[in-house]
Amino acid sequence: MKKTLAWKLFFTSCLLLIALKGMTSNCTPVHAAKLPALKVEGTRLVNTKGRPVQLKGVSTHGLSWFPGYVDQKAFKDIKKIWKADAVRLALYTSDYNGYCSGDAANRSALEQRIDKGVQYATKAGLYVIIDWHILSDGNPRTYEKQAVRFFKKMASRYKDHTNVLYEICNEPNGGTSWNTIKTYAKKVIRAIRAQDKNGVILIGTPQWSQDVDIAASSPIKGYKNLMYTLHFYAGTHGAYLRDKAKTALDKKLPLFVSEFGICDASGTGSLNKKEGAQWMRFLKKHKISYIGWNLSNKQESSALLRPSCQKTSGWKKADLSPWGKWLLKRS
Ligand code: IDC
Repeated sequence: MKKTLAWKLFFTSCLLLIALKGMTSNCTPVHAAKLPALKVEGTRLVNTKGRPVQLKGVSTHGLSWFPGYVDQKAFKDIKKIWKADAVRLALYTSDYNGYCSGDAANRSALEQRIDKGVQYATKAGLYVIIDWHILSDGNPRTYEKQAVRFFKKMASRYKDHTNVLYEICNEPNGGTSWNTIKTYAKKVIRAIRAQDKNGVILIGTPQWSQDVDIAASSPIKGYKNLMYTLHFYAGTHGAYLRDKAKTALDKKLPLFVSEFGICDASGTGSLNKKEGAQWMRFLKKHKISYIGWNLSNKQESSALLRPSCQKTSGWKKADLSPWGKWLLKRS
């Protein structure tokens, strides 16, 4: 009799404990990210145990050009199809209804799209890069004030999201010097770090994020978890750019390929699969993370989907472009 009572008591307390656990987990913020935080050690991205992590992922096209792909199912599918563990949200600043060239309503719509993107990525178990996509506005200082304000907002919103990375200037160009980029970067980094002490920050380098060797000769000091971006398009960029990357790595600069393709740098033209394979070997050897451009069905060889594919999720192999299929084999 006594034994039964003890069992009953034990059973009820177990039930109580389970119920309590459920209640507390319901109380945790909806925004809490489940992915482990990343940090930078030496030239590498590592997990909390210090093991190297090579993120592989895809980038959206401009958020205002192709909003339809910012979708929960799409983000789950990129994980399934391309084995992606990261997605990059490309927020154009100037081109095509950009965040800075458009009006206030456009800005707020884009911010909401980013918020959806971060939530979908989090739910899908993906790291997510918030990319300040400067392009025709070549010098990041053109919209420096806006960038500082924007990243301050993003960092305060996502500081508890261990899966968010900040990319502060896609591709400085038009002769913008590393010194100018540094001046800009220090201001934006300061704004981010005032909110988010540890989130990984990706910094663009001169010449469409190719001159990593120049950045390596004078990296930004005083902050942890900074990486520098290297962009390549295998149809245009080959061994000479890998040499620049090697120089940068030898000087201990942490690199992140936040955008690449295997067509030419215009985003069109034929695919150079041979050079693409060389690049992949290089990235694997050095455990450099990479993000393929771009998740859309635009009529261009850098689009991952065929132009005929109207679906924004639920893709089959036949919906992928030759580039989309190539990336699938590499992942
Ligand atoms: C291209 C897009 C294309 C768009 C063009 C201008 O693929 O549809 O018309 O931008 O906005 C980059 C840029 C990236 C480019 C891509 C291909 O970061 O925005 O996208 N590219 O040209 N750097 C090197 C190549």
